[in-house]
Amino acid sequence: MLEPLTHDIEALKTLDERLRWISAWTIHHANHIRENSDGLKVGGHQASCASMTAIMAALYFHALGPNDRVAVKPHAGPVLHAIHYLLGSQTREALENFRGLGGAQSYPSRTKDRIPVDFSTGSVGLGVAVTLFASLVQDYLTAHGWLDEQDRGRFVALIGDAELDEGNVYEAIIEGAKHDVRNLWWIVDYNRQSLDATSADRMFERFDEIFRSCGWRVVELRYGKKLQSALDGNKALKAWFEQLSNAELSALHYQGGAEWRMRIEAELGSKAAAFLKKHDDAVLEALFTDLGGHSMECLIEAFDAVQDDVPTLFIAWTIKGFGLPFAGHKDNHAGLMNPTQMASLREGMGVRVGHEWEPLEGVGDNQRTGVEALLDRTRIARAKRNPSFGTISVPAIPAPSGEEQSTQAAFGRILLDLSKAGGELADRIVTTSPDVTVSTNLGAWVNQRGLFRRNQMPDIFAEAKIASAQKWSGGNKGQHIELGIAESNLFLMLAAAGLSGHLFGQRLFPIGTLYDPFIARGLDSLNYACYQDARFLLVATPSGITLGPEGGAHQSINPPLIALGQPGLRHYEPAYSDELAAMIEEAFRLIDDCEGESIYLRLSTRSIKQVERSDTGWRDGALEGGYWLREPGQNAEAAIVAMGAVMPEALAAWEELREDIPGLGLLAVTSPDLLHRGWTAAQAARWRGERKPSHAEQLLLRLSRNAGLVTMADAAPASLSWIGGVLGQRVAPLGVEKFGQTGNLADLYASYRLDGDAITQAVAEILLSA
Ligand SMILES: Cc1ncc(C[n+]2csc(CCOP(=O)(O)OP(=O)(O)O)c2C)c(N)n1
Ligand SMILES: [Mg+2]
Repeated sequence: MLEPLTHDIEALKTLDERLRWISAWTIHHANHIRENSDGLKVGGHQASCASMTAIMAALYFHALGPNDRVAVKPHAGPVLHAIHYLLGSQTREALENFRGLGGAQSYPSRTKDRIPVDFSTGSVGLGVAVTLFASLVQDYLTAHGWLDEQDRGRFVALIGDAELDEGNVYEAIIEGAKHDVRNLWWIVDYNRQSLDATSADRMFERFDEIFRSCGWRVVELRYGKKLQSALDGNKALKAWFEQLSNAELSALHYQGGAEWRMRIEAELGSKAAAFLKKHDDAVLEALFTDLGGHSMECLIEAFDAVQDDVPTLFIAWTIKGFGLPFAGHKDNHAGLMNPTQMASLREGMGVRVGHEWEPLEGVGDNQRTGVEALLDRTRIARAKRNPSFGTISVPAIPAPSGEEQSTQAAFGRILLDLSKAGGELADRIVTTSPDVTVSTNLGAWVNQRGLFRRNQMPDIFAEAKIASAQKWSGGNKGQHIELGIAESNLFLMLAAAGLSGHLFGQRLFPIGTLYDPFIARGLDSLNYACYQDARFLLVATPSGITLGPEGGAHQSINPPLIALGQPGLRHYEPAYSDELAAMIEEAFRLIDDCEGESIYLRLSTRSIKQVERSDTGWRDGALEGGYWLREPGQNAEAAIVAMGAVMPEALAAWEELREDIPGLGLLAVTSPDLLHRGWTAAQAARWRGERKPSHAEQLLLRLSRNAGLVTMADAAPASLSWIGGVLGQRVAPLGVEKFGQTGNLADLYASYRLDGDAITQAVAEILLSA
């Protein structure tokens, strides 16, 4: 652990004030000074920033070391920018353009901000939890010999108190306890206000218990030194103060010194008379706002006191809008100071008109040297780290052999073969699954590579010689991180492992498996991972009504539509194992390519007869989103367009119909997502004068402009029906629009119109309507 630097409380207090000014001014400038061409509210959160400037000054200018990583409460983004502005790593131009195109982002963004942002935030709760998984990744990298002890750091989350209502926080700490996570500091800006109002009182006494029972140390910073000693000197006053509800306390902070006096006089009478006599209203007000989270002495003491790696929750009491005219007001979340209020804040802080952007404006000469020295000594990274990309060579991945295979079984085989063959890629793969490792076919891989545990974990069943296909011993060289059933945790784990090249300079190839319908369970966490440009391979299996007897609760319908609308995630849906092998190879390449992305494979448990290939011409098409599995005749009048597990039905229908419909083609779609993207990109390129048809256009141009397309997928029909819009061809869409149910395949396909009869009818109809 790094030694704390000697500190300078006065300089830190000055920096706290500078942060409060610059963050408030940045937001004010964007709302009241910068030209507003469209009349839209710009917004920003002056109160949420003011709440934690002291905490952030103490952290960034004192406690944080160069390897520490922080997730900042989203609406305190302007404070982070102000910190970098003071350090010289943020420009005035970006601040002047706060919330404008290309300017500092509203909420810290790893990819869009020019300053180093360790974790993007925005959807509350997720930034908190991802730090826990990042610390687990740090342990993983150290255990595997890829990260030296001296390059390790702490993972810090700056949390709004209302964020603690997000369930994903507790899913994460439960998982963390199982993995014995460490090096975490979660610091709650306990201002007892959320967006709508003041927070409910009763729950807050419970949070510390919840964390303690998950192995955390809880440090409460309730009082600053002055308030502590005033309350220690008057028991009645202390008891009165501590029974105030969140709403009462906030209201008093807003009302100020005279109101504090009236309430104390009325409720404590003679017990507080001497105390009130000693303090005028202004002093009273200052005294009662001396809460732990605004007291530099308290913060530094608390941070310095924690030198071990026990995960620690700091609950720092604060006032929302501290030091601003709407401090404590329940409606202040999105409140903006008006120009008059801002002018009076400016005067109070000694900032001259026209000098508002000067970093150290208002800092007295006697203070300046100390402040500058502290800024110089600050150890945090000022520039973005260089992420590692393109460092691992990806070998060719052969398709598993076998006349009949399911894509899920083939996935398990491919991983097993990779493991047996060994090599750097195999060593850098880390798999993870929320309690569906075995049922998603990762078992063989785990038998080979073991579970990751910091401490040796024997396989009790194996030692007792109880027969089992699964060998579940764990150790610090294991490569599978087993999670409990919490899909949000899966995606946060993938986010953290998928950022390891950015965070630690060491690329991992994370593979997460889950059942396709349960993607929706963790959808915001998945979006969060993609938003940060984390790279991973998501393998979702089983999928669709093809799952048969498992029934409607497990039969996914809309994930291809989710994928169609999800940036940063490429959907592939193979029918055959050779397609799958090509896709997995492509996925590894994309994970390690700075221009790449994450990949979602939608797989099936249905074992189907593999197709014979006469050449490898299909491969490029399959990776671009589709290929002609049965070539159409020139200007053919119809084609079947099918995806994934229903390919045997499509092939059988094609065989049956080809005599009657000469030139009938069968297009195997492997990625509606890529076809759609390619189509829109080609259109955008045409507006720029480039005239290259997209892959979808090239495929469909083989048909007559009037051709009819019968699309089919074991998924929402809209996944493919849009394809008719590419060249204006007519479409008869087949797919699943109602919840699934139990049944054998033949019955289900017949009921949901995914069988040969449905295709024949649809083809007939579309030809008739020509
Ligand atoms: C998942 C999600 N839901 C809702 C919001 C909208 N929102 C932004 S901040 C906030 C309340 C924040 O209160 P708190 O965490 O206590 O922060 P502070 O009081 O410090 O502003 C809400 C509901 C969001 N950003 N994310
Ligand atoms: Mg709050």
